[in-house]
Amino acid sequence: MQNELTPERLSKLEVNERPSQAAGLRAVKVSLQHVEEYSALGDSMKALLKMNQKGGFDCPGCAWPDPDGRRSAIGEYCENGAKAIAEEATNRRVGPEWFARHSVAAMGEMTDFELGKSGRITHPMYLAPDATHYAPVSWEEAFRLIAEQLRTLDPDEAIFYTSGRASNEAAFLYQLFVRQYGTNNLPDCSNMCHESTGHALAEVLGLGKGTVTLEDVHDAELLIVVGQNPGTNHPRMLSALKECKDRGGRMISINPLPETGLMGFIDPQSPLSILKRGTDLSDLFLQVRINEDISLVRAICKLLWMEEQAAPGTVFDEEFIEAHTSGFGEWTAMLDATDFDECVAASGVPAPKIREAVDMIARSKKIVLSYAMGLTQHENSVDVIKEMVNLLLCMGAMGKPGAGICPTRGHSNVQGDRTVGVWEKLTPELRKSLQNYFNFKPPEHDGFDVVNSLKAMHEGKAKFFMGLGGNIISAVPDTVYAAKGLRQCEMTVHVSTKPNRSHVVHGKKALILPCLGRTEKDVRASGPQFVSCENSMGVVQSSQGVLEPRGPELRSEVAILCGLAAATLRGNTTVDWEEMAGNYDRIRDAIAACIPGFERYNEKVREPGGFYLPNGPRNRRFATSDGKAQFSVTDRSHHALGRDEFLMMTVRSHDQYNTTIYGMNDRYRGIHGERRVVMMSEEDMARAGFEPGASVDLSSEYDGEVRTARLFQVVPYPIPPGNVATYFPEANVLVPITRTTRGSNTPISKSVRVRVQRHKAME
Ligand SMILES: Nc1nc2c(c(=O)[nH]1)N[C@H]1C(S)=C(S)[C@@H](COP(=O)(O)OP(=O)(O)OC[C@H]3O[C@@H](n4cnc5c(=O)[nH]c(N)nc54)[C@H](O)[C@@H]3O)O[C@H]1N2
Ligand SMILES: Nc1nc2c(c(=O)[nH]1)N[C@H]1C(S)=C(S)[C@@H](COP(=O)(O)OP(=O)(O)OC[C@H]3O[C@@H](n4cnc5c(=O)[nH]c(N)nc54)[C@H](O)[C@@H]3O)O[C@H]1N2
Ligand SMILES: [Mo]
Repeated sequence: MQNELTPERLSKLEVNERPSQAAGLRAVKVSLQHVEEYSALGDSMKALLKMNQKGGFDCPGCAWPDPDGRRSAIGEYCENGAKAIAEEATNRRVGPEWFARHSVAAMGEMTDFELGKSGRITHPMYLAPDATHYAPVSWEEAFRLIAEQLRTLDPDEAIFYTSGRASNEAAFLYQLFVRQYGTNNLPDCSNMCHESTGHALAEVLGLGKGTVTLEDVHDAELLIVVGQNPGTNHPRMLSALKECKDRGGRMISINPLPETGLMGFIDPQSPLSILKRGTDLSDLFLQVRINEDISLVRAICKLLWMEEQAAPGTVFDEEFIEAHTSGFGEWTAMLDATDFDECVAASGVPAPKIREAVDMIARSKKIVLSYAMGLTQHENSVDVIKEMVNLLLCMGAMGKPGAGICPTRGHSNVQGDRTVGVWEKLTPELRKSLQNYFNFKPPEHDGFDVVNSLKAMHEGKAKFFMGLGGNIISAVPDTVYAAKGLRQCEMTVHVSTKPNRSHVVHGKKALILPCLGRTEKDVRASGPQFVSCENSMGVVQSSQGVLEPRGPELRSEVAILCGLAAATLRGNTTVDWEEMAGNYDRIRDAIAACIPGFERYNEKVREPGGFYLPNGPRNRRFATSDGKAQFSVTDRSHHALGRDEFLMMTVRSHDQYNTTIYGMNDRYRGIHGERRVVMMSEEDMARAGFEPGASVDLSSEYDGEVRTARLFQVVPYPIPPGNVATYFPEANVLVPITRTTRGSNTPISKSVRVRVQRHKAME
């Protein structure tokens, strides 16, 4: 994808001391630098003032909720939210002249950072077969080209991907178009993200979403934050953690890395917080080995169960267990059979620390457990999440104030996209509603998720790929394998805001359709429009851009999809696409009729703060087979590592939004100037004979097939021996397509077996 890297390109690595606290004035300063550097300061400030405010737009950064009814002066301010806006509101433009100057080959030479920094795409662009450059096309011509292609295919040969930034309105129309066209091939970024959550929680709680509200987080006596780096990825969550601590709550964090944002926080909006030099967040840090969370929680539960047996009724919530759960007997039988020492040894956490955790948990009635990608991207992730639920269930910490499970979502509307029907599986309920409301027969069989889409393209079974946002080639596992599939496609189409690697790794024909961003005004036939999004806690809110569009040719995602649907389906549709595109209230009417919980959508979404979707588990109603929350008997992880192998996780740096690279620094980890690094314990470095900064190659071997990522630099880091960490997407080439989470088919981005060897130049 990029030419072979040479050591000279890696000369800028600097490793500094890690800060002990997140946010604070430095964060404000850093984000203002981003704003100044990359966008019109005036515009970005205007945007910042409106972010997450009533009447403003939903921050495109993450899915963390805003406080109900309470807003601080500049909204819920956040460094990485500011970067996301600066990225979108940039003054730089990528117009037809830019594409004329940069051939696709030249684009391929640019790093992800350089590509993204080029600016906002202003015109629809077409890459004809064998052409060297993208050239401008009219919207109508673009739609005609795509429609023509789609009509030559069996609908199941086409793939329609969604990234989680698409609004409810766009996402609903997209799945409607795709299903009227005739396929359920609707993979989304969720497949690589919280799919394991959906599976696990649907099975054991009857709803594949979190159960808590923001107030529950504030109100908890004990917060357990597992496999998540909120200081970087959900900075506004730090305010909630601090609020909880201010009210007397305590916090345990479970992570292979001592992430700065988990340790301490200075609230940039509170002069008192700045004066007091911040709040210590974690009361207890359990440095678990990668993917040994089951071992750790099993050990904890074993001790809790022993205490409960010694003094019945003092630890577990017997009433809750009796009335609302099933499987308790099997679960405790398994605990009886569990070898505590074995679990402790596997977890990597010293037994005294585990006992400390047990003391804290046993004394708490109100417990919230939050987690993110550290739990969802392993082969046994569905089990890992069920194990977390076991812990909450025995304590009765479910469906009452201050308690529950909080899978922290990534993209700002990834949860909403799924709620309104973007899924490769079409539920019988939605099939029926679509059929009734729109009077057509949606396809019945499941479509391809992300991994199966990659396989289908690779095997030539799928020939068309469209991405509603996102950057498929950089986001998916097994980059080389995936690229071959994309390149074989007859056509690839991307609805994008900025150039990215997926425009470079293209099909025989390729189109880029530039769209408005969240921050921009969207005026349609009936006047200014707003869209809506669902946050991590099931609150649906409106989002309306405030900035002038970054170019006159840009269209909203809704308008693009309606244009495309009308061109493709022509007479063969029961939907008035033009009416939908002209007035988004009509889309919301349809959603209200088809999706449970959206009754009176148009009215409720206009209320300040939006509305909550129904959530059974929040009220102890569990839509499982027997109406009860389920205890699960799970298996601990088994990684058969060779003597020279490590378990590698791929994580985000502080300067990126998934595949969009904002900068080269990972400030909270003290790593500057370089992203091709591998974090390794000093013990392992000594054993392997690596000095700090040593150039190495990484390889992973599965079923005899070796994948290689060349030229990384070793950074000594406080990570458990046997574990290493690299950045996503640089290390995605090593993630094998052949290994995914059992049940959810999620790539195993957090537990890849790798070897680390001294760098050898290419022959
Ligand atoms: N600024 C910014 N914000 C973002 C994003 C971004 O890229 N940039 N991405 C968005 C998206 S789509 C998502 S999904 C979220 C991601 O949010 P996170 O899940 O916080 O993101 P990761 O960097 O993948 O971090 C995973 C964390 O899990 C830990 N971890 C890894 N393996 C294990 C394990 O086996 N056990 C435990 N206990 N911990 C483990 C890692 O050390 C790391 O702290 O953030 C969203 N918000
Ligand atoms: N190794 C490894 N791989 C991973 C992960 C990991 O932790 N490790 N994490 C996984 C996770 S959690 C996720 S969610 C996926 C993310 O996968 P994706 O969602 O596919 O990737 P993003 O980088 O978020 O997408 C960025 C692109 O979206 C476009 N974009 C930005 N804003 C808009 C907009 O408003 N509208 C439209 N139409 N386009 C827009 C821009 O062109 C930008 O280039 O990656 C997954 N891949
Ligand atoms: Mo994600």
